[in-house]
Amino acid sequence: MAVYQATTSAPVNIACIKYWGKRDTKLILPTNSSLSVTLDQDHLRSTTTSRADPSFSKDRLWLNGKEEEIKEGGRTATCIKEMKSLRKQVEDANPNEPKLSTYPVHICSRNNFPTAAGLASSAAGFAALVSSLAALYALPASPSQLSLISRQGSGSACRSLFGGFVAWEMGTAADGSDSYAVEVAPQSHWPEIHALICVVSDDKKGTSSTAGMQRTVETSPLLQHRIKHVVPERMKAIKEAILAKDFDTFAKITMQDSNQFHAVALDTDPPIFYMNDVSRAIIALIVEYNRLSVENGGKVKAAYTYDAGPNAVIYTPKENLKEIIPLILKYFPQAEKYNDHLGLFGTASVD
Ligand code: 2P0
Repeated sequence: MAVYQATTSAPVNIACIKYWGKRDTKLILPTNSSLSVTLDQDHLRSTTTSRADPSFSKDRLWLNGKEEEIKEGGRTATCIKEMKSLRKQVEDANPNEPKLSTYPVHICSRNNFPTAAGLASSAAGFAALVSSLAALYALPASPSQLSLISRQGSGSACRSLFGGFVAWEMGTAADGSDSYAVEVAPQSHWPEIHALICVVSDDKKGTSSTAGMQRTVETSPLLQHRIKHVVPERMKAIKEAILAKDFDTFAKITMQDSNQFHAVALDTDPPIFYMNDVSRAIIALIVEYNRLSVENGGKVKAAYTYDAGPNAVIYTPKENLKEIIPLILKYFPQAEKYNDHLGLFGTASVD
């Protein structure tokens, strides 16, 4: 008897223009567009196997070896339902296709990085889930079409369906049909850019992104200013900087947007703090490193960015890593273990 099974993987992405706020919490429609870099690292991926079989009694999911309940009407259930309905269209168009859309699925997903490390595990996880079902069902869908579905698993997951530099265009339609990810430039366009990940703390974060951003939407006047008057210009400018390989502008916008995201978190009532003293000390180090370069007639050499946690991601052209890694190790001597940069984008641990 035929076995219907597929395995795919999806990488982590780290935003330069941050997604923070939903205008529709069910469909996961954002209050602003965002832009990220997908980390091209074998070490930072979710790998998912999906199998459809008529003998299964129901859809089931295992994350890192542990079974998780698929809640009715929840995000995972929504993604599976949407993928089955795309499969149904294929079957309706071709009656010879096996009726996989009617079979329950078993989905098994594993991250090869610590889930609690504050790296966007839900982004890689939902992107891998959707892409493995797309492979299982042999769907003729494009990454942007699939991103409409992974978005409903976790907003940032829509961006992990592409490599390189990726925009999530917020869209305006009430049904979410124009809120999807698009490629700005492939990784091969600007391969010099590396991401250095400094794991300041691998504690689980205090306020989840989902709850935190809704509190910001409800209480922060600064968020309203950001979504109307700041992000649209920044999206345009950073796309131009990426296409022109203008690191100076890319870095300035990335740092400004990280700062403003943490400012809107602080502007939330009650306030949300994601960075800690070590995070702020790394900012000071990068600011000083850039200041010395610019004062000597050079350019901005590195950009820090922080998500909903204390860990730093430093974007820099590869040539600067040989200066930055020793600098971090000098000022944060507890940082004894770090992975040297492997592949195109590097990781380091400062803990
Ligand atoms: C981002 N973050 O653009 C921003 C920056 C965190 C800070 O996307 O509720 O886990 O699942 O849509 O995708 C985190 O938000 O939230 C996030 P949900 P998600 O990467």
